[in-house]
Amino acid sequence: MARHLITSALPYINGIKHLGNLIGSQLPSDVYARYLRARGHEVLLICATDEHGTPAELAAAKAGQPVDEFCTAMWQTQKDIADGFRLSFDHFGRSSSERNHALTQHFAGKLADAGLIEEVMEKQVYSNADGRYLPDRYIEGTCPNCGYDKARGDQCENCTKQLDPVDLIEPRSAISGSTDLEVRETKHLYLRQSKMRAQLSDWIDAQSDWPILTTSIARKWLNDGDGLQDRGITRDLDWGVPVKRGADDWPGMDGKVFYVWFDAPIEYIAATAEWADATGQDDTAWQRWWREDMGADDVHYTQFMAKDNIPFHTLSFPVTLMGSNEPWKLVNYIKGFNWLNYEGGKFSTSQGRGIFMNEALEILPSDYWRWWLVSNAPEGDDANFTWEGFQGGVNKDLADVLGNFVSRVTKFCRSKFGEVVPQGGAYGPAEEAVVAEITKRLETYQAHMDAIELRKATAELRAIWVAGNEYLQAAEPWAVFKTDPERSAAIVRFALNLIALYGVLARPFVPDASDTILTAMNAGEAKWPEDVAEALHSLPAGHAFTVPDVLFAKISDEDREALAARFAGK
Ligand code: B3M
Ligand code: ZN
Repeated sequence: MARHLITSALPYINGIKHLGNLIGSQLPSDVYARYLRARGHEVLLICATDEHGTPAELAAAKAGQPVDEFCTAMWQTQKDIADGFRLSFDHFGRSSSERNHALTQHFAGKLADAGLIEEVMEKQVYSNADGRYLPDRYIEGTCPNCGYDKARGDQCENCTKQLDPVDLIEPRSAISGSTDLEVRETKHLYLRQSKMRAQLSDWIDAQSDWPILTTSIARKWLNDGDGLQDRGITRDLDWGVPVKRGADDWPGMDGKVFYVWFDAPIEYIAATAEWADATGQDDTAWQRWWREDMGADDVHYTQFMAKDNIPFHTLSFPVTLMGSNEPWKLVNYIKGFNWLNYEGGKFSTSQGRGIFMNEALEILPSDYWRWWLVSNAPEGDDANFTWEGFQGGVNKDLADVLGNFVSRVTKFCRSKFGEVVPQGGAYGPAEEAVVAEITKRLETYQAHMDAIELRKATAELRAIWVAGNEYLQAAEPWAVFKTDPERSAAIVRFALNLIALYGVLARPFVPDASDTILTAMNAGEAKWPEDVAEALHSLPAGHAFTVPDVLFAKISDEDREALAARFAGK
């Protein structure tokens, strides 16, 4: 039993996310949380919407809504979709919460006390045509690092370099496209990250078990010096956390807010406080997850995110936490993901290319998507969604292997023995061989899950399902029944127990199908197996069950073609 704090990167509030976003953080965080809960650990899984900054303002303007109303509505939309995908967040918070305002201002105060915040006259891009400053995403241009011509003022999407708007080559306004821009001076706060360089470097060096993807990105920015340039943490925007030093006003900073990337990671903590509030607990309830002086020293903290978020989580956020000189919990493990592409190209919101989370749920139940996405997660490298691959994964893994096994066994039993587990004789060598194989595979499956190697875990789980199918094919209870009904009954008893075991083992990935299986098998509080042989005796002779409805429908070629055409883009 350990205590596991798990956070998913916070989806931006600016719109409904696509499947690439889903597999980049939220879904894998849920799979891991479900697994750890099933193993008996105490788990707190936290997510929230990331509501501040220029993306929120731009999206609200496009929707013709005041930004706060837009965010409230979009939070509900994203929450409903997360529920639809069975994402088992203990709390789905909002970075615009009171809790986050207070904590963000608290951290700014502590960082200022530690001498890590500097007031500087900053060069800001001002648009004459738009009559306003153009922070972050309000400005676009060519990346000085890689030459990508659609880099945004805050970060280049192509090479992940963090940018300042004034760095862009041939800049233009994202609002009007105007190039009539000038640079003006205005006061801003800078976080003196460079002063923390040695401490950060030591901390990252100590993370010997982190994936290469994570440490290589962190070291790249650390060693370039680039990622640790002091960074502006305030903006000339209306929407956001007002700049304050703790509870006090910050002279000269009226009308400015903190930069979205300053307050967003703090929302991991704030959302935990929101969770305590929502569940009627006091501050100690969230502090025991986050404060080393309140018991968080025995928490294991894992973060999930796409690779473009890694610099902020390995450098900027740790600076906030360490620099406060307070005993905040630092992350133990960062699981980063590469990109999921759509039919060989990028998912594109603007071109309507790819599949958005709400659309996916309209087409098929969440389990289908969950299984395909996790079993093809962009872990080692970028991955590619194709309708053919999706059809193949669903039809072969879910319908032919898991679904077919459940259906064949339960229906055969009903027709010959009724809807009760039959008695039959003892298990013999064939069953022992399956127990031995599954015991070994289960160890491997667990090892992959413990290491958060999710693709490998799905492959092993699938092999566990295949073992049942191969057993059934070889044991042939339908043929044996004619000459030896006793033996046939024993085979069926074993196979029904396998179904219940599959229901438990599949739950992190396909929770709805698992519930259907376990309900049909009348398996009650089916626990994670400590011993496979014992687990395969858990449904005794005489135990009643029902034949479940078809677990997974196959995707036909016609359906696949129609879907591919529908989502091909404008
Ligand atoms: N909202 C970026 C993203 O959605 C950002 C993550 C914040 S995590 C604190 O990819
Ligand atoms: Zn670039």
